[in-house]
Amino acid sequence: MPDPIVKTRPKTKTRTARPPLYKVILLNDDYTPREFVVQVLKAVFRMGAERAYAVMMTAHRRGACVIAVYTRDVAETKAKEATDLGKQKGYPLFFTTEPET
Ligand code: NFA
Repeated sequence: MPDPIVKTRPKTKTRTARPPLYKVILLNDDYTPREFVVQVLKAVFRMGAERAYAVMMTAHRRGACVIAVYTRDVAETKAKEATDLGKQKGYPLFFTTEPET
């Protein structure tokens, strides 16, 4: 008997690379009212009251606080939206973004 022909298939799976993530960072300032910062965090970043307050206080005490990570587009859009809400009221409130490590 001739040897049977056994076909093997390469066992490689194509994996989709995850997009790089960007942090959105809240910076402290001396003028924006605490309650307004909390409102913006709730509205733009979908935070509950307790988390929004904790994030605001961390930025207040330490100078800055990482809020969340998103893809670059989403991070930049949310940072701009949140900064613009402060600007509309004449506040220097500022959100920035940076690549996650
Ligand atoms: N430091 C601001 C105040 O005392 C509150 C604030 C917190 C502003 C976090 C910006 C970011 N009114």
